[in-house]
Amino acid sequence: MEFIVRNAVLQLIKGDITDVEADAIVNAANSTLLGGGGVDGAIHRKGGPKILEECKRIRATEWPDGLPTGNAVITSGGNLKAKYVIHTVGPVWMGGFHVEAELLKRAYKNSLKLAVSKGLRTIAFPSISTGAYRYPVEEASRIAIGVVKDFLENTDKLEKVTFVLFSNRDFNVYLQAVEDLLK
Ligand code: AR6
Repeated sequence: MEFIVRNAVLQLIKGDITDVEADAIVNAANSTLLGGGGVDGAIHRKGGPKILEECKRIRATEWPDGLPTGNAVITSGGNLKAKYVIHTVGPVWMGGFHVEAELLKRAYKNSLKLAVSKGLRTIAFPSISTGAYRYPVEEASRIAIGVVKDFLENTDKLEKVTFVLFSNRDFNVYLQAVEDLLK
């Protein structure tokens, strides 16, 4: 499904983000940047060791104590179709009382800003924090779509933002968020 926001396309697809051709795909990483399960595991498996080497270098040179929640960094895409991977860390859901919403907003916003600062024009996101980190997908989808909508309304530097949802249920939840927030 495709929607227009100002000059850009906001796209929702169901699928595997490691198959997506985009200037950058976003990894729902953890602070170590050293891999994990879910999207993170899939990206490192398919992208190959180059991505992990770059992550280790970023840790050593920029974030020796780990990448703080809400921040984003960029590596090459290794063997993926995507040229780059933007690694961000979403919040762990703790019941909604621990600024999770603000941190999730930051993860999306900092990923978008980083893409623009590198001159990238197409970016694909997974549903950050709604897997292992247990953020309720209804709430997370509204934050995700809201941040992207605001961002696209204020820039003409991005051509396309894609959300890649892994299940029919998540796809439908995101679709509902788009229908509610874009009308
Ligand atoms: N393509 C698209 N979406 C996917 C894929 C895929 N290949 N695989 C899983 N999903 P998660 P989080 C969906 O757990 O909640 C990792 O271990 C999944 O169904 O990947 O931010 C990291 O290292 C869910 O809807 O990320 C961290 O430790 C969504 O992606 C931690 O998990 C996010 O699930 C991060 O947890």
